[in-house]
Amino acid sequence: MTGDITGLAADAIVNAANSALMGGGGVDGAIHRAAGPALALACAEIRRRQGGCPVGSAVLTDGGNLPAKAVIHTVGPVWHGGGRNEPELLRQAYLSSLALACDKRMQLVAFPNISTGVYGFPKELAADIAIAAVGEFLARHSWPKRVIFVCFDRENALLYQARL
Ligand code: AR6
Repeated sequence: MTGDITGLAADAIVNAANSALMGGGGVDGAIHRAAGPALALACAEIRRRQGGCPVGSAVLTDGGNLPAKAVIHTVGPVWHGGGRNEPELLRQAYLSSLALACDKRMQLVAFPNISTGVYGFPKELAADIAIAAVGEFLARHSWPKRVIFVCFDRENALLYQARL
């Protein structure tokens, strides 16, 4: 679907965060604004406990004031031209997020187009990786039951429309 992920009443929405979990622009900024200060506090607690969130991994917090019950914060790779394992790291960001959702037996999880904004990952390749990773995971696990790709910009919306 297209639109703003912060309005979705899912079991979890996924945040395209940074490793420091410090909030930022793009979808991360939008999620923190909509969730309220409790989200930054929860991220600070994770930082204190484990020092942040490495690229390709994911952590879970409550949803604060969001309609979503929880936020899965994952960190996609910065695109450096493709020679730094970026495709596999992006795949891992999707799989790590889904593993948390599976662990919590979530029904519905929504993803933004991770890494395709500030981090500069080519959108076409990112769409292929995202769809393949989610398909692979859902084929092998019982949860989540449903995954939504939320496309915010027109280019991603057209790419996902053509593929799904
Ligand atoms: N709902 C859904 N998708 C959105 C929204 C929204 N409200 N706003 C933007 N997008 P980006 P990244 C889309 O830059 O590339 C942050 O500063 C946007 O169109 O948010 O992974 C973090 O703190 C794009 O397709 O994330 C990190 O430092 C997608 O979200 C860094 O940016 C991802 O764009 C992460 O960069």
